[in-house]
Amino acid sequence: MTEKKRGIHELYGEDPVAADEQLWGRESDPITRRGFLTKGSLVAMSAAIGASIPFAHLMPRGLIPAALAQTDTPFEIPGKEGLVVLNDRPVNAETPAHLLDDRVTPARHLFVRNNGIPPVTTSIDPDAWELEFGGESIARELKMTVAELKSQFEHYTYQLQLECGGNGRSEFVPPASGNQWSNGAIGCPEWTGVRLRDVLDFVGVKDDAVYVAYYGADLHASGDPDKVPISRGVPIEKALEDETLIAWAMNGEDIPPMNGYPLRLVCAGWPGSVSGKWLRKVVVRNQVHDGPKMTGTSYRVPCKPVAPGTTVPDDEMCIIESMPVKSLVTFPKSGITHAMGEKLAVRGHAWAGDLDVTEVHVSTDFGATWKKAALEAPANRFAWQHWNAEVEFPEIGYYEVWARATDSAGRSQPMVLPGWNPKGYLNNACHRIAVQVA
Ligand SMILES: Nc1nc2c(c(=O)[nH]1)N[C@H]1C(S)=C(S)[C@@H](COP(=O)(O)O)O[C@H]1N2
Ligand SMILES: [Mo]
Repeated sequence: MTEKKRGIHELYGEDPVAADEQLWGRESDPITRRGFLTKGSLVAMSAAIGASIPFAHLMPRGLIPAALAQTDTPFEIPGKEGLVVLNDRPVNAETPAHLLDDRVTPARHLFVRNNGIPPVTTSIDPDAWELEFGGESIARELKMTVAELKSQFEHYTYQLQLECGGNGRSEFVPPASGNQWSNGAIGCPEWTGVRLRDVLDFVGVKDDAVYVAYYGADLHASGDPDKVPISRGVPIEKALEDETLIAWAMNGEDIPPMNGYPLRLVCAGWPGSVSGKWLRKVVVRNQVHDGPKMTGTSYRVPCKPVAPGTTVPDDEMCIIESMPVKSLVTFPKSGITHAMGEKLAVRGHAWAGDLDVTEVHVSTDFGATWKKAALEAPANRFAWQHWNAEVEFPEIGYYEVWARATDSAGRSQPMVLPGWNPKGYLNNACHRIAVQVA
């Protein structure tokens, strides 16, 4: 990674006027604090600094906070380690495959995918955080605090995969716009919370309910407090599954700030975008949810395969549901040198959206022959499964180890890029690592 200074114009673009508007609001913005601060721009600046600014109302218009202007430390996400930052406005960072070797993904290695500006939650009381229930198919509109959720419903802990729908996007040709994820927008931590189903049973859902969606406390990237960065949902059947959680803990601790503290949805097996972070509101809908990033090319793919580069009409795009079968080689690290004559132990994880993985195979000859790996059962439904194998190399030289998983419906990972789509979702081509045998 190249060193990045957290200068304000790197956070908000090269154009100083645009940067100024992002921070302080446009001239035409409603006058709130001493005539120059808008709520949205203040929140954006606080998020960039990582703290609230008590004397914000005394800051001259256009002042670049020293914390942002005068640091020479590379851009870092507090609590994260070894992640590759793909974007710092908004913050998006992925985990190199070899740092995903743990059976349960530690907080420091869980990727970050933000569509907007995260709320500043450093000094909040998590138990007082309120979650609202609404939508046309909710029986009673009400609010509950995290403390009430914790005390009124049974707690469950599951190990649940979270994978961004755009994981693997960087390989598509023609390229798709968006964060250029390679393989690391995946993780599988342990989540603790209450079942969304139990809470919806208590609140009450009308007979015409078809969809359940979320709103979070993050701010639109423009800083406009009236815009929502993302609000997605799932059909009610998926929302009511045992493992769909309203979670307040990850690996037995508070959820990391960038991963949704203090409360998030975890609805595993589908694109990560359905698992709302900084959860503020759950809506039960009598129609397919139409929030931002539910329509157009967002998290939708052509219903039928198209030629790369095709412009696909809206009504021929379908919402992504279960994620496809996939696997990672997490050990060894790609690029190692291995001693000739010794067996090499390789291992990793495999997962298959709503399905189980039934087999994993590995190849050292670019897919000409395959060897079956040992595969473990998942810790619970929607947890990734661990696999391992031993491979041998006939002579010195350059090799690649490829892994290929097969799901319970008999579908395997492709060895080349799967179906092209406008936004580059669902690339589940085999992961491969380089090995030099010397
Ligand atoms: N409120 C809110 N929830 C959100 C997002 C977001 O930007 N805002 N991003 C979504 C997307 S696209 C993904 S892939 C996951 C990423 O979760 P993580 O950042 O904890 O890894 O969160 C989802 N939930
Ligand atoms: Mo995502």
